[in-house]
Amino acid sequence: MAYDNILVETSGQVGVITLNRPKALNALSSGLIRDLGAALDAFEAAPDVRVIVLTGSDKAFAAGADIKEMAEKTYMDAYLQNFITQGWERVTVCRKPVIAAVAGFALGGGCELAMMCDMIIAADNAKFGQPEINLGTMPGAGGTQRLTRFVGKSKAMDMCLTGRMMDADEAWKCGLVSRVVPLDDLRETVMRIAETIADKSLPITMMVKEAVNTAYETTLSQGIHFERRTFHATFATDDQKEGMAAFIEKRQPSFTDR
Ligand code: CO8
Repeated sequence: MAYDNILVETSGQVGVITLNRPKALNALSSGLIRDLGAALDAFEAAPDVRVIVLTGSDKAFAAGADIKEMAEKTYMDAYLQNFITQGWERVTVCRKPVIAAVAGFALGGGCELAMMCDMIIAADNAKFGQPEINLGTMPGAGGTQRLTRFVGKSKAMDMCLTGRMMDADEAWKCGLVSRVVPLDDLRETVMRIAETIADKSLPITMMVKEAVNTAYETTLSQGIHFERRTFHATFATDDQKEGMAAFIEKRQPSFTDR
């Protein structure tokens, strides 16, 4: 399927979605969000795609929601259309792992979109920020909530109240991103990480993802309970038997997703 605002390709076991509105620094228009949702639906349904990578250009992952599309909205437009919610949360309900490969600007909705992914790998030119306050508005796709959980209250307040950008090094130091690599190595590194994950058992991968994400939604004791029950469930899989047998027999496991 062809899209207007994104490029879609499959490489091995990895589905790659590239945000592609270069003239607007990949500003997240409603059309782009629709395309992104449709591409995620397609990759989620494709049995040969086991991990999804979401990326942008060297200059911008995404410079935020499309300001030109938003500028004239009224409160009633925003309220009645349930602006932001519609389509935006699609990434967060994706059951397959989603890796954000971020180069250049990840601002406003762009930073929020990256944070909806399961992990962020950043190029050394990446810049993150929640600059909505400079536009007389505020984050509306989870910026005040996810950023606070990821980097803590003080830095989240700093970012959201000053609207400043943080560079890749600062983002790594505060735990917003898991790795920083030279821009030229970003794609290769991310594809290597994605293939590493794709080689695991898919159902176990999905259980791990669900358990880690549960940490953001619940109390520690409920999260530990969920983890334990899910851990118990892994013993019902063929892949747990295979994984442990392979270790004992000193060979590589051959998972069957069963
Ligand atoms: N929306 C629309 N167009 C944009 C956006 C954007 N967010 N960002 C850049 N562009 C356009 C510019 O208007 C310009 O277009 P044109 O050539 O037609 O004038 C083109 O992209 C290139 O941009 P610049 O000339 O500004 O490029 P620079 O390299 O000089 O600057 C910056 C790059 C610093 C990234 C600058 O473009 C900038 O500050 N952009 C806006 C960043 C921003 O404020 N983002 C937050 C937007 S609000 C938001 O995300 C709310 C999220 C709520 C949830 C989502 C709801 C849908």
